Amino acid sequence: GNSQMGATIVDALDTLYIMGLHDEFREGQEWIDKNLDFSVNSEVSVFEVNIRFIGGLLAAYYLSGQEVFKIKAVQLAGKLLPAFNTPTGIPWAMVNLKSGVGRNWGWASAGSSILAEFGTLHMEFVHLSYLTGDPVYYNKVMHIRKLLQKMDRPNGLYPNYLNPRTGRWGQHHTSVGGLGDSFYEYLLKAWLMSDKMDTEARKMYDDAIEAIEKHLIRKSNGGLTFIGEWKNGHLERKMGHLTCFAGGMFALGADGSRDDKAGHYLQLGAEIAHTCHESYDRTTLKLGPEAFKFDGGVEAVAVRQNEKYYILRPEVIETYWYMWRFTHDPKYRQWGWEATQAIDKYCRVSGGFSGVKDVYSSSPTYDDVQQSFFLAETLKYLYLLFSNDDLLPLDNWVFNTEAHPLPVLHLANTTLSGNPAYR
Ligand code: DMJ
Repeated sequence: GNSQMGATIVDALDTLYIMGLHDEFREGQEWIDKNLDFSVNSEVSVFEVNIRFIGGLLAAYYLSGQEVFKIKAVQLAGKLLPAFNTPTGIPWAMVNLKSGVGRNWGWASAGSSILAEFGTLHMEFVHLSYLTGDPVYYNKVMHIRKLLQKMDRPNGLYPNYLNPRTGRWGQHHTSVGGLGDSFYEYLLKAWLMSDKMDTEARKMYDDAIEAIEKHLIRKSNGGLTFIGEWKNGHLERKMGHLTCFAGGMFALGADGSRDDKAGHYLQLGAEIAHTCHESYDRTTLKLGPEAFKFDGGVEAVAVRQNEKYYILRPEVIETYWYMWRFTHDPKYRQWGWEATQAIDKYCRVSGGFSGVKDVYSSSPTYDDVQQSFFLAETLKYLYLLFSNDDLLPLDNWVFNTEAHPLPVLHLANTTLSGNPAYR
C-alpha cells in the first residue's frame, strides 16, 4: 500500500530476536507500540499484510511473549475480514483498511482472486483463532478449503485464478512459482502445524504434488530437474526464482508422504536445490535471475532482459537451509556461503542492501529497493543455515511463507474454538 506502515520493522522483528539483537528488537517493539496504526485510508494486499504483518507480529509474540504484538495482530486481522465479503467467501486481493471495500487486481484473469493469495492465510488465521478463542478466522480459511475441495481440477491441477463472484476457475494456468507457490506450501504446513492431525490438508497436498510431478516436473537435456509452468495444456519450460522454494517444501513433506516415498521426495528436493544453485552459478554475479529457461539449448539461464534481475529474494537459500537440516550435506552450507558473499559484494550499499537489475552484467545497476523479505527471510535463513539444529527445531516450529516461525499446536487435550478438526 501507499501508507507509512513500517513493513520492514515488523517483518524484521523476529530475525532480530533470533539473532539475539535484543536492543534493536526493543526499539522495534517501541515503534510498533507507539506508531503502528491500521486506521489508515489505504488499500493493501490482503496476502502481503497477512504474511508480513500478521505473520511477523504473531512470531514476535510467540518468541518474546510481549502482548503488544498479539494485540496488534488481532486488530489488523479484524481490518482484513471485510475482504471475505464476496458471494463465495473467496477473499478479494485488496482491501481498503478504512472503508473495508475490497477489489481484485486489474491484471488477473477474468476478475479472479489469486490461488497463492487466498490460499496463503491458513496458518496465521488458525493461530488467530487459537489465541483469541474466536472461531471467525478459522471459519474463513476452512470455508476456502472446503470450496476448493469441491471443485473439479483440470488434470488434477489447481489453476492460479478463481473468480470470487462465480466460484469458477479463470485461465487454466498452474504454477509452483508466482501466483501458485505458497498455496501448496500452506497445505503441507497446515498439517505440520496441527501436529499432523489435519490429515485433510496432508491429503490435498499429496494429491496436488502428485499432479504437479506428473505434468510440471521434467529433466532437461543436461540432466537438470526443473518445475515448469502449465498454460492451457502446454508446459512452459521456464522456472522462476520463486519456484525454488519447492526444493525445501519437498524435503519438508518427505516424512509422512504417501506410499512411504520419503526417499523420493528428499531426492527431488536435492535435485531442485541443485538446479537452483546452477541458476546462480551460471551468472556473472553468482546471484540467481528472476526466471530461467530450459529450452532451445539454454539450461538454467535467463533469456529475456526483464528476467535477469535479483531482488534479494530468499527461496534458493530457504531450500539450502531445509536441505541442510534434513541431510547435513556440507555442500548446502558452501552454496549458502557463496550466495552470502555475492550479496555482500554486489548488493551492499551505503544505506543497506539493494536489488540488482542484471545478474549477468559485471557492472550491475541497483534497483534502489531493499525488500522487507530480505531481513525477514533471506538473512534469517542464512543465519539458520549456519546455526545448530536446536535453534527453532522443525518438530516444534513451522515457518510461514515469509519465514516467520509459528509454534506447532499440540491440541490433543484442548480445543481450537470448538472446531472438531482440532479436538
Ligand atoms: C515473500 O514475500 C514470500 O516468500 C512469498 O511467499 C513469495 N515471495 C516473497 C519473497 O520472494
